[in-house]
Amino acid sequence: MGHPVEHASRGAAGSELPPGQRLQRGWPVTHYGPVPKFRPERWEFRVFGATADGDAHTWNHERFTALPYTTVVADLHCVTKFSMLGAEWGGIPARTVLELAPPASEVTHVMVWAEYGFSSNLRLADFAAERTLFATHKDGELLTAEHGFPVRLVVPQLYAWKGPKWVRGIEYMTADRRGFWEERGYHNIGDPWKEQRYSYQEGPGDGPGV
Ligand SMILES: Nc1nc2c(c(=O)[nH]1)N[C@H]1C(S)=C(S)[C@@H](COP(=O)(O)O)O[C@H]1N2
Ligand SMILES: [Mo]
Repeated sequence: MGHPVEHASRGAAGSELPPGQRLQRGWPVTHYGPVPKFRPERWEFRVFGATADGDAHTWNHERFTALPYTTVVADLHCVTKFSMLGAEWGGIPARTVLELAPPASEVTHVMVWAEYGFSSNLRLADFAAERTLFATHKDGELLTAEHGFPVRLVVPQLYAWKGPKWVRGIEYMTADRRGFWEERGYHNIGDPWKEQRYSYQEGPGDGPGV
């Protein structure tokens, strides 16, 4: 995948561990705050902000989960240094959402919004990456509540906090803005292969002021 091999070791699934990460057996639950209760009749997935047509686009749960399903094998790297390798995630590619509810041409970043106001900001290129997925399943099974049911974002090339669990929508932005953890000391970009863990490591151009 073009990652520097001298900094990496081989994982069980043939994936590699980014620098400073260790392999985790099993799948721990890591998040801030309580696990939200899923209420299908109130749930909607909302695309808003700088859309191409100026309108917000929404899907209810039935329509969102009826969008074309695909699988992506991807690792999960927590900034607290554990990694889970080789999970098979199933769900709806971010690119499908970009096609069905396109951003205006000036859009540079996306804020991903989850229950309770949790958020994470992504560069449009990271959101639009081929493997970025709104996951509903892992290894063929529906996500459990604590792992993000009904929908979580998976951004394979970034640390796991960049992938909110319990996603409720995205906001197209014409300038960068920090999300929840990015405001609280985590790196604005979050590339695990560059060990971009903390905001104090940011260089000029990596992000807006804290
Ligand atoms: N909504 C929400 N999503 C979140 C978080 C959170 O605090 N809230 N934590 C992130 C972090 S730091 C990690 S490591 C992963 C953990 O996912 P898991 O609990 O399924 O292992 O979820 C991410 N998604
Ligand atoms: Mo994490």
